[in-house]
Formats: sequence, C-alpha cells, structure tokens
Amino acid sequence: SRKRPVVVVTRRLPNAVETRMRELFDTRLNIEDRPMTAAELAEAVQSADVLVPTVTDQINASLLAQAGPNLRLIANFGNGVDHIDVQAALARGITVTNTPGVLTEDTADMTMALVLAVARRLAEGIRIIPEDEWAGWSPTWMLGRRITGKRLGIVGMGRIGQALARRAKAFGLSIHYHNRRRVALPIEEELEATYWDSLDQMLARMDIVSVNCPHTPATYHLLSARRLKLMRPDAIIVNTARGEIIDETALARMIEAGDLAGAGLDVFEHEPTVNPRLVKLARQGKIVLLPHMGSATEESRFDMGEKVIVNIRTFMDGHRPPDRVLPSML
Ligand code: 8YV
Repeated sequence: SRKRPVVVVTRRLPNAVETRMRELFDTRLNIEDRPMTAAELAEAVQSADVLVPTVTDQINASLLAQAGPNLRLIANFGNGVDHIDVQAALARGITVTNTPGVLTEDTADMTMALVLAVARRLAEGIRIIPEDEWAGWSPTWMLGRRITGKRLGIVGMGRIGQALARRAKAFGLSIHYHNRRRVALPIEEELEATYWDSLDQMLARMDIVSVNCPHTPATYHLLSARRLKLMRPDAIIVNTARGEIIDETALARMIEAGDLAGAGLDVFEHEPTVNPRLVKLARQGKIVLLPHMGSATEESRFDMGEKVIVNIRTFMDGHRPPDRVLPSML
C-alpha cells in the first residue's frame, strides 16, 4: 500500500475534522491551540508532504526556502491566502489550495449583522440592561439610522459580496458595487445592482460601504485616507475581508473628527493587536469591533475542513485539487 502523506496542521481543528484527517493521513497536530513558532513552522515545512496552515501563520518566502523536497502542497484552512507567499510557493513547485464557497453565507450574515449593529447602535444597547443603566424609555434616546432605502456600496462583488447583496436587497437597500470587472448580467439583474467603474465616485455617493474583496498588493490600503475622505460624513463602513484593505489610522482619525458616522470591523491590520484609537472609539460606542468572527460557525469550520481534506486527497491521487490558488487570483 502507498505511504500515507505526512500532513502537518498548524492549529487545532474541529474534532470531526481532526479524526477524519488522522484516518486518512499521517497527521501531525499542533496539540496546543496557538500559532506555531517560527522554529516549529520551519520544522513543519522540512518534514511535511502537506502543510495545512491558517490565517495566523506567516508562510513567507524565507520559510519556504527552508522547505524539504517532500513539501508539494499547502492546503490552507481558510479562503484568504494573503498570509502565504503564493508566488514563492508556486516558484518552488508547491501547489496552494484554499476553501472557497463554504464560508460565504456565514461571512455575509456577519457583514449584515455589522451593518445593523452600527446603524442601530446594537453594541451600545446590549450593555444597557445587564449594566443596570436603563432609566426608562424616551422618544429621543438611542436613536440610530434607518437601513431601508439606503445605498449600499460593495467593494468586491465575489461570492461574499453577492451573498451580502442578496441579504441587503431583502432589507430594502439599493445595491451598488465596484469590482475589477463587471459581474455577469444575470447576476447584476438579479441583485438590481449598479456597477461603478470608479471606486471614488461610488464612495462619494454611498450611505454604507462594505469591503468584500481579497487582500492583494492591488487592494492594500485601497480605502486610503484620500478615498475615505470622499465618503459622506453620515456614512458608515464595514469590513469583514482583511484589515489591510482600509488605512486603519486614517479611519480612526475620521471617526474621531466626526467626518464619518461609524464603522463595523471584524478584521484588523495587525491581528490580534488592534489600534488603540479604534479600541477607544469602540469603548465610546462610536464603532463596533469583532475579533475576526466572520466565518466562525460550527458548520463553516467543518465544511472548511472537508474542503482541505478533498484538496489533499485529490492532489495525492495525482489530480488537480478543486481549489487551486492561481496566479491570476493574486
Ligand atoms: C478564517 C478567513 O478566520 O477564510 C478566511 O479568509 O478569514 C476565515 O475564514 C481564517 O482565514 C482561517 O484560516
């Protein structure tokens, strides 16, 4: 019988996923659930046939330069691959796969939840009763902003952007989007979505902006200080994609100055460190911060594990894995 591939998994995964992986592969688990150290990662790439990293591992060129001859596949547990130097991996003949599709709906739900939380002051309201701060109802107290009838601008109309658009449409928002290219006409018609070739022009006219594109060299600080200033002062911005897409310092400055009404962020430039200015704004109830929970459901994590397993098995059987990351995606 064929030798089972050595698969190094950098983080603890749901039990069912780990059990299945142990049945199928010579699986080496990181028993403590914490990111691997640089030395552990180096050891992993030297010994593994397959590496299964997550967003908390930096798989950069210098690490890959230490890879042993057996390392042929990096099967990422997650969709975003900005923590992996994919070019360097491909240059060494290492295939990279991710887990698209299975976390789309959950991430879109969390994006909509952030929109609602910011517009309707959910984070502030939730504290009131448990902290014994409710003096009673008043006509002018805790007023947020209506969602219905507002304009939502989606930056990045991929799977998650489209799933968000479907939800937002049901909430009575009009859908606008900016993308590298226009999406297919049937999708545009279904979503009643307006395409903006110019991100600048779209930003200037939206009530709500949602970031749903991948983080690549082309989208780093796409929402720069200059672009954030184009937004209406009563607008809000939400981000469930990657922190690096928004210039966080510029965003904090604008909220502090009252030049932007609110923000809902699930992702940050230097996770798990969060800019203290953003933390302060969250304590003041001016913005809503979540600790990277967009895809955090039991179901998503299980399905992500399944995807990782299918990618490994297909690759080991000598076929093209279904979720290969291609240079055109970077
Ligand atoms: C995970 C994500 O938190 O898939 C992504 O891109 O951000 C989330 O699903 C993480 O990436 C798991 O590695």
